[in-house]
Amino acid sequence: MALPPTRKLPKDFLWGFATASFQIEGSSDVDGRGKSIWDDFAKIPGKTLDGRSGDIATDSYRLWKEDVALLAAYGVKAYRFSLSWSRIIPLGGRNDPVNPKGIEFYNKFIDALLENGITPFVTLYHWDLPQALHERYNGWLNKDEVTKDYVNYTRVCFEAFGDRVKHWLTINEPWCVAILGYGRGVFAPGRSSDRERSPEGDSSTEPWIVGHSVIYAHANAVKLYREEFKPTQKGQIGITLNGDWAMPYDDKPENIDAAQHALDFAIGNPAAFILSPSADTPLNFSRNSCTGWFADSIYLGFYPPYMREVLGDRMPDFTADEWALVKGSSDFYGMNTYTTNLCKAGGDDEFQGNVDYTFKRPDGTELGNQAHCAWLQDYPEGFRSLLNYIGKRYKLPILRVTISFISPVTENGFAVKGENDMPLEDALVDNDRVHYFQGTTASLINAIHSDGVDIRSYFPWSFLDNFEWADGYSTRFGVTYVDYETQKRYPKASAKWLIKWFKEHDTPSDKDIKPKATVPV
Ligand code: PNW
Repeated sequence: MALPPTRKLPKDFLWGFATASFQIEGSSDVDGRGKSIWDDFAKIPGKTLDGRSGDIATDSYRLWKEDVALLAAYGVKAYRFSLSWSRIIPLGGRNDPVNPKGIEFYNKFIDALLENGITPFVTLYHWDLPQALHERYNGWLNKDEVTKDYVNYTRVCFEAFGDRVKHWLTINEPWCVAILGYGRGVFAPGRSSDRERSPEGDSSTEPWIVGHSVIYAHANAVKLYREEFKPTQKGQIGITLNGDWAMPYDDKPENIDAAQHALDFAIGNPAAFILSPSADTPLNFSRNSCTGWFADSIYLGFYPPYMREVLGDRMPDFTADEWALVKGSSDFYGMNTYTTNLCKAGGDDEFQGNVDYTFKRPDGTELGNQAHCAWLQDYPEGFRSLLNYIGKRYKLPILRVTISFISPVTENGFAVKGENDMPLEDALVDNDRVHYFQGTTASLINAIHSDGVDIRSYFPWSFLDNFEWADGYSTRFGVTYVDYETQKRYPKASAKWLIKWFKEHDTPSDKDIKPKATVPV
């Protein structure tokens, strides 16, 4: 019997790998780069595992040609990377000088990608705020100052690179910026109420202020791009949000509510989708208290009532004019997602909506394979559910979402348990990561073909093993192994598997077809 034909990806679907400047570039004091909050934070004893920093990382500032050659050899169609604000404007501010060497570096890099047929997806901010701005006015805590400086920085980038860059991501994962940086204090700048952790900070107020600033700065950069650059440069701009699927631990009503609340505080409210009788039925908003700190504000124009209920006047608000600016300020939904959580009522962790997360089902079995990091298990069914939820929710006509909806999956990946302690030849056979991507790619195809979700791109995290923030270099997310002694790169089995899968599922683009000579030559 003949095998059924492979269900392919849509024409012009872009795939590639993702990275971020601080995690790969190194050369932290080279060619005029200023310091970022991560440079200083990583140098404080105890903040990163084994006290590791980003000083060298994968040395990609020096080895960029090699990186581009490897991406080209992998046959990726796109590459998602971020610009280092403090390489471009070392002191960060609107009256501070631009560093021509920084501009030159990214110009060369973008040109080399394009020469190899690789489409750049550029993140403008992936957590590396110039340290000078943090010292000057408390960085993200100062909404009006940081917005002016961020918008100025994005203007410099649109002017310098916008003739060639058509895919812009304003901010990576605002939840992490706010909660991990100013609530838990585990990421730069490490502020927290815990005085053993941080000499200053207030975890009960600062994260909500920072989230508010990030949304406002993002919206103003989008306004600038749409008014002054988009008409001629014709690119797209939007934000990328992290958010994992949430499932009730069991069918107790309080745990069904818990799954909703968990996501109110992160991106959206997927449990509402589980409860809704069908994907096409508008959700009951009064019951479900609407959705998500960042997604609701940016796509729908309000903060979730449940957040207000819990936080009261600790939750800042925008004026009517500001809300008008924020609403619809993203051309697409950029989705970073890694896992699924089972949710139980009764947690006392405000940062996840007073909900307990677990991976253990009531019958004692685990949801999926455990990754090296505690927060991640392999559960591809959740990935499909989240794609469906986001695709359908933000298209609901009742919400009058005027943006055109497309969903790049801007990050998705797995860190194999114990990989850092394995000999190279074992680390290269990363079967748990292959298993993870087998699941997520199947979910991707099902979401596109069986569920009709409009997904235009997919970026596994990460191109290279790299500086995994507070976890230093011991947690490896790369599809390419990096030997940190020699900086030599080795493709893992997962890279080979993904390359083959994307080749098999590719629909040739009109743009790929070389015009046939009509006149004999
Ligand atoms: C993302 N969590 O971060 C980031 O965008 C990447 O820079 C990072 O390397 C990658 O995921 C892998 O961690 C996250 O604790 C960090 O839930 C932590 C969490 C989620 C995302």
